[in-house]
Amino acid sequence: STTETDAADDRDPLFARIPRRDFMKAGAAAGAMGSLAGCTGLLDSDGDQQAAADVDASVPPGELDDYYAFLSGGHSGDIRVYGVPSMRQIMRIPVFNVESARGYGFDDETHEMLQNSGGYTWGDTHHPRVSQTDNEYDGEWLFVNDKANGRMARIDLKYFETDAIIDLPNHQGTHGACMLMPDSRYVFGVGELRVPIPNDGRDLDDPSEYGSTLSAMSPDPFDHEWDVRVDCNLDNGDSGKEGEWFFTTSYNSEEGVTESEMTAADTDYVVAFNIPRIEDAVEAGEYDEVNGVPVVDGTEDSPLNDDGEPLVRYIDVPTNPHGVSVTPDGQYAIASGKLDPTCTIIEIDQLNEVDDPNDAVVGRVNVGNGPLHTAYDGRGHAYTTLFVDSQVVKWDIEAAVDAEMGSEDPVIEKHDVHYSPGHLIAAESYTSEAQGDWLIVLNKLSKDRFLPVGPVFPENDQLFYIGDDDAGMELVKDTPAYPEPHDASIVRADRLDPASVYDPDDLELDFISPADEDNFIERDGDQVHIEMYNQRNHFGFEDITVQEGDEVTIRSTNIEQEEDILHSLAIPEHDVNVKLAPQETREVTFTADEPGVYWMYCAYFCSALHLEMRSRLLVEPAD
Ligand code: K7E
Ligand code: RUQ
Ligand code: CUA
Ligand code: CA
Repeated sequence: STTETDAADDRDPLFARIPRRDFMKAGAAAGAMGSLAGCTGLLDSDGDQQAAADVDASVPPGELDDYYAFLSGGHSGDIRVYGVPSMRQIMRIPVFNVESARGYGFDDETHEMLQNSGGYTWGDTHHPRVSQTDNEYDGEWLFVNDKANGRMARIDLKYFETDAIIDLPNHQGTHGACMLMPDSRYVFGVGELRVPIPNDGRDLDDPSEYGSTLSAMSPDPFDHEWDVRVDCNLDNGDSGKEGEWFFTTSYNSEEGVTESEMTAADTDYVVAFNIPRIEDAVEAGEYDEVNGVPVVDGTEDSPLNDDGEPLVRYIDVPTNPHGVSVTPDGQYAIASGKLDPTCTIIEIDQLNEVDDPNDAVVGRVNVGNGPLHTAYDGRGHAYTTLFVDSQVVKWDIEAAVDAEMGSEDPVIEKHDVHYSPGHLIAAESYTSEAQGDWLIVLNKLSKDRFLPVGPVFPENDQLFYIGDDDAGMELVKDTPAYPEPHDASIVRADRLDPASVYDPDDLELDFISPADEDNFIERDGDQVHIEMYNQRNHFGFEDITVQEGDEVTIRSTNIEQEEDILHSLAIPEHDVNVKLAPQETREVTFTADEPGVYWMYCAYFCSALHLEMRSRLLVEPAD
């Protein structure tokens, strides 16, 4: 069906570029496209029909993307920043890993942050979530879990760097991560692995005594506030939009320790935490303190509150569910079946009405094999990944509420992906402002999609255009990803306002100017403290002389004002490499344990005389 309207006219100007690029290509490909059956497609400026298969996601040299995508790096422990729709990787943000290009884990502050949160050199990031205000991204913080060591991290989106990590003492692995909406009042970490609480050697072989907790943190300052304990395990999590309910899945209601025990029951849970009631319990002192954290009892037979209401509700869903996500309108929480071919639809308001929480289940749609995660386009459609079938299935949410339980009728379309998808993420689908244009599917297996690189394969992040319901989902791009992203958040670019130069007032350490009094070498016993500025093409001191065995602290400021002129302080054979962006001050401490001459150099290419930007560290032999 062809209309006379220019499709671009109805679109937000921010996105008008996409159809407009199609228009430019329309002339060349018009003949072939007219023959595509059942394809209404987009219209060019002359009203000619063209295939949506022609959606152009390229971003030409010099143009910027419409969105940021923040992808977790999985067991790389970092965050990757992509531009969408180009899928260009723009930056990485080290979180739980040590990373030398950004000097992360090398300077004293980031080294101590990693040490104080357990001293591990890696983590397993899965769920990056950007803070929201009034259910829209506010672009301030990004939070992400560590599934490996039970931690949550905060990334400051002004500087795109990790600025705080909380070690959650009652978690072994923190899996799901999300904030309480609408205003990110709490950051939640979802404890996946059941262990004794506290895990101090008690109840080693009595799994019935193990448990998991949901941990609540305040976003700023980033502090651990309280936990809620349950007997089952907890997996993925998402927040309602109303500030009351937080949802997690649980695949181990059996409280088993083996795979066969964990898959024995026909049903497991969506666990719905009532946050205001839990807060009241914390306020009233109704908790046990474990590892210094107030732990509220949220187990199935926990006491009701004074109004006779449960703090936590357990909703039966088919065996071993995985993802749970709330629709952009806040009406439904939808859990994906994993071992069961269905998604279960829970009407959130009903949780306050019904005596039996199972009565809040208003729909169950049969989507296919291995449903893991569900995203939304804001037009009433859900998109669910099918791990086993290697497909994405698009289905109609209200049709699924109206249909009989277990019906396949609400399914609109299935599209192959390559291969075995985990998460999928639609633009701003985790907010009330789902944009409905781009969808990224994170395929765990890429097999034959890229040049072979040995037995460790990249993953395949596939970009789909979902903005045209008549044409259906369009696969537009394959993108290889270093192992191993799990989830992402896609944020409209105009919601972020990153700094390009540090504001010295945001940093802990005082700015060191070139003035003589700011630059000094001080000794106290065998501790040497040095402060010096740096700029193109030198450090404040040409030579620094210390004694073998000294503990040396060097603090340095990059006094450049010009953006993108970075320096660093690299010291060979001392494992020192501190990045210094313009107006940034960092400090590093090391032991001068071998006598000799060491050229302290700048590792960031900064000018034609970059190689000459170096000073000598002279370590005199001990007597
Ligand atoms: Cu499905 Cu950690 Cu979100 Cu991986 S989890 S896929
Ligand atoms: S040097 S410009 Cu190693 Cu060619 Cu860097
Ligand atoms: Cu400074 Cu290279
Ligand atoms: Ca189970």
